[in-house]
Amino acid sequence: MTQKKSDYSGGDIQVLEGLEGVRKRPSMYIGSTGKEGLHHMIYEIVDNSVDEALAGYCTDINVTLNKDGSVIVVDDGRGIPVDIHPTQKIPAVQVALTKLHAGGKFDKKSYQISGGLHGVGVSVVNALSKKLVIEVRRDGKVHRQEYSRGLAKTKLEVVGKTEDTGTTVTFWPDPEIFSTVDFDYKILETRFREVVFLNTGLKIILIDEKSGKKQEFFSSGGLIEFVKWINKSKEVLHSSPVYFKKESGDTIIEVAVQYNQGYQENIFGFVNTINTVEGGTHVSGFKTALTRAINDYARKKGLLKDGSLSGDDVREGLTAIISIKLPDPQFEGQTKTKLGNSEIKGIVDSAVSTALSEFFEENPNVAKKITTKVLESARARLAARKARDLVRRKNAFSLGGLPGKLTDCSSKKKESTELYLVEGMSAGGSAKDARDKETQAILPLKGKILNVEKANPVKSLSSEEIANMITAVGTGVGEQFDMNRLRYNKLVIMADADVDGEHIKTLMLTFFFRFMPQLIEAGHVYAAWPPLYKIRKGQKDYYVYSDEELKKATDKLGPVSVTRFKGLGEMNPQQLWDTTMNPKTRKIKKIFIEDAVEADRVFSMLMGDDVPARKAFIQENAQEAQLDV
Ligand code: 0RA
Repeated sequence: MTQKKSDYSGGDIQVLEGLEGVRKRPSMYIGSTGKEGLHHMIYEIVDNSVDEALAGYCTDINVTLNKDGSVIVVDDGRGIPVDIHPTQKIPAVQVALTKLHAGGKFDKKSYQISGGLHGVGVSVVNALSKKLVIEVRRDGKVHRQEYSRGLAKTKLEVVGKTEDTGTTVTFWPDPEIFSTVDFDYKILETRFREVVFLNTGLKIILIDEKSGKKQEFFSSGGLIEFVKWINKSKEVLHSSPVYFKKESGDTIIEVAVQYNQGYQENIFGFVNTINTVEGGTHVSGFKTALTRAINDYARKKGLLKDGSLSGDDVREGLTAIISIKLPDPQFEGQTKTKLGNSEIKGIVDSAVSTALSEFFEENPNVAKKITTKVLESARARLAARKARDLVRRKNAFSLGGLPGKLTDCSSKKKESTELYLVEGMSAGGSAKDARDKETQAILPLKGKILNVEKANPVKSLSSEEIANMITAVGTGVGEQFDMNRLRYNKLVIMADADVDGEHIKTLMLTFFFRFMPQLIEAGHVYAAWPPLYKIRKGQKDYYVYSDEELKKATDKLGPVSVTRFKGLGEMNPQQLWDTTMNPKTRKIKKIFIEDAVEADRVFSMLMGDDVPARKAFIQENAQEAQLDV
């Protein structure tokens, strides 16, 4: 008897290997054992539920963060199969939970569309959980099984009857594995908002039993709503985004585009709802088509006489989302977030070309606005190139082409070197005295650096402080960015621990995010964390980094004398070395882009022109004084 395409049996779950390796090298499977990895545990499960939604069987997903640190994910999909696996002789659900890579998704006939980049599936979550309980509603029954650290503690038992179908996974992340087991509501909120934009009609409910917060995520507008959401704090060029959806064989292509008056290019690619941070063939197909369509249109209308508009010209101020769904995605790249399927480039290119040309013909007003903007960008880019050459020539006059203000380190071993970007000339002086000459370089920066969010690229690049930073870092910016020319392994932003310092830190982060995001992605950018207070008890000094810590310390130590550091400049070089610069004793924070969409929104909001949005954002985030992107 031949099997029908939609018939599923436990035998379709392929068996690859056991879970021993997962607990030995957890980072290989979920990226890290820190905060990011911890949140991936939830994504793994939810991705499986989203797969059920993509296949058309699931409409509701509930995620609850419990007071005891566990997480419950409930979906109304088909439920993980429970029949006995033909070779393993245990229920399919047990195979899925105890064997790595076991899952119908590796067998195309089981899924219309297969998702889950993390892809390793529920078994990894099981291996890394102190305890996990699975409940499957299927075939009129409720099936239940308990695990601990990947091992079954009970048999799969029938514990009740039900008319419903679906899967409930409850897990307790293992504190032996994770450095933190505290989930961050905001990170989950951002991710789930994105997931519902990409899956119109899917409802996700997030509940935090600790704080009592509850939110429902649902989008009927899909990608159109998504680009509008990203551009919310920006001045847009046309009120309704360009949108289209096309099917080509097994592949579904969906695109939404809206230009804003800013200078940044924001293209977000998704494949089966996974954010492809490193781009890939879908994004390059889109870019090629966009450049060609706009050039063709401008030429046809006599707006472009000679030469042609470059890709950078047509992408200035562009916000675009390219979401594609396909049965067999191949992921490549360092973080496996780059789509590799070569056939996709042509498919997306031709779909986007046709759709854009049609749109321009039907909407001449919008087309004119876009072309005018793009021609202006081209003119400005020419001017910027001239400014950049000027910067290069100016710098050539100082020693070795490096900025005169830079105090370089002596080591030539890049892996061990650090560049401190220091707020203010006096703190810069102390840092120079305090540093380890061999490995630490100092670049002092005069007061507030330019807000690159508001200035055009010509002005940004000709600002002295920014030009100095670019030359000291070495990589170049934009089209010329070259990671191989990076001159230091760590770039450490050091600013005062007060509101002004916080602002300066944000300005510098905005600069890195907008001009050299690759450096943040690759984990080269850090923020120093200077102490707020010094406590002296007898002859001993203690440094304290927050008001909370101060209260704890004074409660514990009794009578002490407390000095508040007003700025970095107030510390003597020895204190600065001990608290902020000595790699063995300092506090330092790596800057992450958890989510590029959210980071872009936060920077536009903090640095842009939309004052009400900024106020609302700051009020909402008042408790978290620090910018955490
Ligand atoms: C394998 C095969 C099928 C569904 C699932 C796994 C599945 C996994 C998870 C994890 C969380 N929720 C889930 N829902 C479903 C297909 C089953 C069929 O064809 O009936």
